[in-house]
Amino acid sequence: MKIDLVTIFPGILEGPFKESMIKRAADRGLVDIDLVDLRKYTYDRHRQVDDAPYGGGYGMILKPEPLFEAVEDLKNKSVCEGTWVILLTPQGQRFNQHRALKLAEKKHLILICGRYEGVDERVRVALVDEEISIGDYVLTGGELAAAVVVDAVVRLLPGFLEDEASADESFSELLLEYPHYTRPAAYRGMEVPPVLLSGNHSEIGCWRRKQSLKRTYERRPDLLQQADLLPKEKVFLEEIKKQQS
Ligand code: 6GU
Repeated sequence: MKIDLVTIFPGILEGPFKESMIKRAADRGLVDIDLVDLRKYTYDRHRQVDDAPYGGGYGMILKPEPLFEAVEDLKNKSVCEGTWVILLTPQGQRFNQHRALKLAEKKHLILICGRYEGVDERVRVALVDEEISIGDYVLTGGELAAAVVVDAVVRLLPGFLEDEASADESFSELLLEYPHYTRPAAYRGMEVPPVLLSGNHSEIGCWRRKQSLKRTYERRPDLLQQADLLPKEKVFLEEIKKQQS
């Protein structure tokens, strides 16, 4: 996958992709991430990327010309068909795991980081395929949101996770995780649940699935609506509900 991030502050995005798992994915050739400085696509002496809003008012608006030129240039340079252009903005559709899975199917993503008070409307209308927000709060710009989206998408690319981990996840990613423990078996009077020390993998699997369901019911019952549950899991959920009422 090719990912281009278009921003006027490339420095903000330099850190996140140079460490850990995302760096390893790039080193292994699963993804090629480029930071594109929007000012490269300005031709005036002041390298102006923004301007005051028509009609007056507070703040500056990202101008259309540099954004159109940047995206067109990146599309022309791309070796693959089907580039998908995303604008990061608080006005976008809320990002979630389902959207991450959809984006992981694309071959080339261009992420435009919104800034200041906004982006010229013609960019939304004629350049962008999808607008994404990462949640209901306001950031100073789209850069941190773009880093979140890239991280969530790259870890879904084929070959990123160990095979076993990804099989487990596709099944349960929409539920919260079960509790994890590592050594020591007893710490400050708190003991690891005995089933995890039993070596009985089918019982451990069953315990974990139940813990996942219980946690999801207690903390994020909204997630259970979309979950694909087996009949016996539905029965178990009903038991939890009864116990807690
Ligand atoms: Cl994508 N941009 C900004 N500026 N704020 C946000 C956001 C994006 N998502 C949530 N808040």
